[in-house]
Formats: sequence, structure tokens, C-alpha cells
Amino acid sequence: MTIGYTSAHKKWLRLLLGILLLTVLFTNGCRSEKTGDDKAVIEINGEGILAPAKVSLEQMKGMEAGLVEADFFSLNSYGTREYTAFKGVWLWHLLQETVQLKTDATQVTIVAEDGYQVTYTLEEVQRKDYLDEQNPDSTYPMIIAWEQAGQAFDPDQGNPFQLVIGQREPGDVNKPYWVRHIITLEVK
Ligand SMILES: Nc1nc2c(c(=O)[nH]1)N[C@H]1C(S)=C(S)[C@@H](COP(=O)(O)O)O[C@H]1N2
Ligand SMILES: [Mo]
Repeated sequence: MTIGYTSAHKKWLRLLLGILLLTVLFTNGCRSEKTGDDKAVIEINGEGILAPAKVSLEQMKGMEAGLVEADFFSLNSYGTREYTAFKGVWLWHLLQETVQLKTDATQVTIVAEDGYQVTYTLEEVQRKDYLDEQNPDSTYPMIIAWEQAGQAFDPDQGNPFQLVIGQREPGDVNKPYWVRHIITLEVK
């Protein structure tokens, strides 16, 4: 009587270990594709720029001169008024840092994963005087945010970027413009 494995058993064991190893490698590979700042990117394309580009969350965080941290006021169509703290980068600054605009470019469409989209003229993107009807002295730029109330957006919920903008005038229902899970900026 010996203790151990027959050679047939060893073959099966090697096969099982092989499958296990492949499974671990494969699932880890998929996981690291979904998480990590380097995979959170926004694509910038369209005929209004010289060449398409991609901008990552890491790159955006490094755009010091364009960073914005503020409590943004929102009004939705039901009349709900709220303040939400966001951290992000001025969209105009982001465009300046990443692409070359053609002289005849006029607009930017902010597109989400679900197809929801909002279009602004370049002039509107540049404005820094969006307002909060309850705080007449404060003005805000249009930003792409990656953090809400001190928490980074969860990449498992969707691409972790959101457009945030104040009101154009008192009473402006601005919440619908807060495009979640942005994937593309299309410049025309
Ligand atoms: N990607 C995406 N973003 C979106 C929408 C949407 O359908 N898809 N709806 C918008 C509308 S109409 C409103 S009122 C707000 C709702 O945000 P809330 O669910 O946080 O209130 O999200 C805006 N952002
Ligand atoms: Mo809405």
C-alpha cells in the first residue's frame, strides 16, 4: 500500500490546476480592465478639431489651472432645489489642454453611455457666469466632475464623469443638463 497519486490521477490534477490558473488569470485580466483611473477615459472627436484625442481621469486631475470644487445648485422639473458638492475641471480648460479647435468650430455635444446628450455652443462652454438663483453673488463654470460629496464616482455604475452646470438665469431648470456617465465629447 502506498500513499500518493497514480500517474492517471496526476494527469487530472495537472489539468485541474491548469484550468484553475487560466480562470484566475482571465478573471483578473477582465477586472483590471474595468477599474483603475487609466481606464476611465473620455474620447474627444468630431470635425471641429484637428485630431481626435482621449483624456483620462488621471490627466484631468492634473489640470491644475482648471480645477473646480464647489457646491452647485440644481433645480429639476419637479421644482426640487438642492446643493451638491462636486470636484472637476472646467470643460473649456479641458478642451484647451487636449485638442486643437478648428477656427470654424462652433459647438460641443456631451454624450453619455446611454445615448443621453446635451449640446452647447463653444461660447456657452467658455462662460464662467452660470448662476445659483439663491446666491446671486456666486458664479460657476461648466465642469466635468469625477467626485461628488467627496466620493469619486463608482466606475462600476458607468463611466465616472458627469457634466455639472449652474443656471443661465433664475428659474432655469438646470438638472437635466447634468449628463451622467459621459463617454464622448463631439466637437463640430
Ligand atoms: N446619462 C444620463 N444622464 C442624465 C439623464 C439620463 O437619462 N441619462 N437624465 C437627466 C435628467 S432629465 C435629470 S432631471 C437628471 C436626474 O438626476 P438625478 O437622478 O440625480 O435626480 O439627470 C440627468 N442626467
Ligand atoms: Mo429630468
